[in-house]
Amino acid sequence: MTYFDSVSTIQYEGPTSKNALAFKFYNPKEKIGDRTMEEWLRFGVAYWHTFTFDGTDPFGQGNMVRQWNHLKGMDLAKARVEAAFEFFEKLNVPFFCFHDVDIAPEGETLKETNENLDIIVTMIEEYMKTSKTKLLWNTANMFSHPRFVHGAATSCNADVFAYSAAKVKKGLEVAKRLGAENYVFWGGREGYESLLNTDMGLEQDNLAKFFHMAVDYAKEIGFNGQFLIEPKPKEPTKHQYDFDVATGLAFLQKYNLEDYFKFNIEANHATLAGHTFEHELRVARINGMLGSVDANQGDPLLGWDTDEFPTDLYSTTLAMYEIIKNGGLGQGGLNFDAKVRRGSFEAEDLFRAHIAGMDSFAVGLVVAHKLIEDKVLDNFIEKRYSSFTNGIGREITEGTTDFHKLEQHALQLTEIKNESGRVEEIRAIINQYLLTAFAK
Ligand code: XLS
Ligand code: CA
Ligand code: CA
Repeated sequence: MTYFDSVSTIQYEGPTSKNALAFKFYNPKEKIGDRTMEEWLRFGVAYWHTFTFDGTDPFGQGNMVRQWNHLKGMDLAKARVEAAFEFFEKLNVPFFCFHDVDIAPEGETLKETNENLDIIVTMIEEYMKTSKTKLLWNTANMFSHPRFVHGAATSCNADVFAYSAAKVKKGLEVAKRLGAENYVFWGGREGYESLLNTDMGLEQDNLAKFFHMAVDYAKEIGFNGQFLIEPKPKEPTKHQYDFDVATGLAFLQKYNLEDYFKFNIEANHATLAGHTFEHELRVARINGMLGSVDANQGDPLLGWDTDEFPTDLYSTTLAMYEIIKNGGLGQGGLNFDAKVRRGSFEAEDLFRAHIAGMDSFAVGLVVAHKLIEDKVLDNFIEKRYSSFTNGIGREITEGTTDFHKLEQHALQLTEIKNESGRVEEIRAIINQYLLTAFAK
C-alpha cells in the first residue's frame, strides 16, 4: 500500500524553480566548507506531528486528510509505519524521531503496551534494513496519560515514578535495537502548578536519581547514544524544572550529571522562555553542551508552543551560525518538531512544509557560513574586546591581577573612552548577506 501517490521523490531544482514539490536551496550533496549540506543539517522528521496527530485542537476535531484515517489500533500503527518510510524516502531525509506512544497504541497493561511496541519496533527494524533513514532519537511520552497528572519522575506518587522508570527502560532498549543516535528527555509534566502543595526539593532530587538510573541502565545494556535534555519553561505545567539551558545546566552540575547529558534545543521553547533561539544555542555551545535541535518556530503574537515549520531566514541564519561555530551537531540533528497549520490539511502539505523548513535551514547554512568565512562578526567582536589582549585587560583574562592593582590602574585614568557597538550596521550587513547569497 502507498500513501503519497501524488508525490514523487523531491529533487533539488534551484532557487528559480516554481515547483512546490522541489527543493530550491537544499541541495544535499552541495559542499559548504568542508561538509555537504546533508552532513551539516542532518534533518529529521517528527513522527508525532507528521503521522500521529490529526489536527485536533482545544476547539475542534481532527481534520487532517490522511490515507490511514479509517484504520484503528495496531492496523493504524502499521499503516503509519508504511506511510512514514514512504515519506522518508520521497523527502530523502536522513533521520526521524518518535515517542513510544506515537508508534504503537497503549494496551490495558504495561505488559500489553510493551508487546504492541515490540511488534511495531520489529516492523520499523525491518524497514530500516533497506532505508537510508536512521533514528535520530526516541523518547517516552510521560505526559499524555492521566497517570502522569502530577508528573512522571517528579510525581508525588512513587508508583508513577516506578512506571516512568519502566517506560524509559523500555525506551532505551528500543533505542539500542534501532541504533538511535540519541535519547531525549523532555520533562513533559516535570514541574509544578502551585508551590502550596509541592515539595520542590524532593521532586528535583528524585528527578536526578531517575537520570542517574537511566545513565546506569544505558551502560548496562551497552546503549551508546547521547542523552539529551530538552528545556521548556512552561506548558503543560506552569513552571517546568528544565526552564531553559542555563537552568538545566545548573541542575545537571548540582547532581553530577553534566558528563552524561547535552541539550536538545527547541526554537519555540527558547522564545517561550523569553530568549531568542540563538541565545539558547549559544549558552549550550559555550558550555560544550549543544547536542541537537528541534527546528521549528513560534508565533510572537501567540503565547504558546505553536510548533510551526521554520521559515524565518534571519532566525535560521543565526541558528546555523551557532551550529557551524560549534563544529556542527555531532550525532545530533535538526528535527522538525513542527506541525502543519490546521488549514493545511492535505497530505501533500506534509511535503510542502518540510521542504519549506529544509530550504530555510539550507539558506541559513549558506549565509552563516559566508558570514563566518568573511569574519564579519568575528572582526567586530575581536575589535570590540581588544582591550583584553594587552596591558591591564590581558592581566584580567590571565588571572594575574587583583583589586589592588586594578585600583592603581583606575586611579591613573584621566579619561575612559568607549566605542560604539554599531549593532545597526551589523544588522544591515546581515541583511546584505541574506539578500545577495543566492544572487547570480
Ligand atoms: C513538547 C516537546 C516534545 C519533545 C519530545 O513541547 O517539544 O515534543 O520534543 O517529547
Ligand atoms: Ca520538541
Ligand atoms: Ca514544542
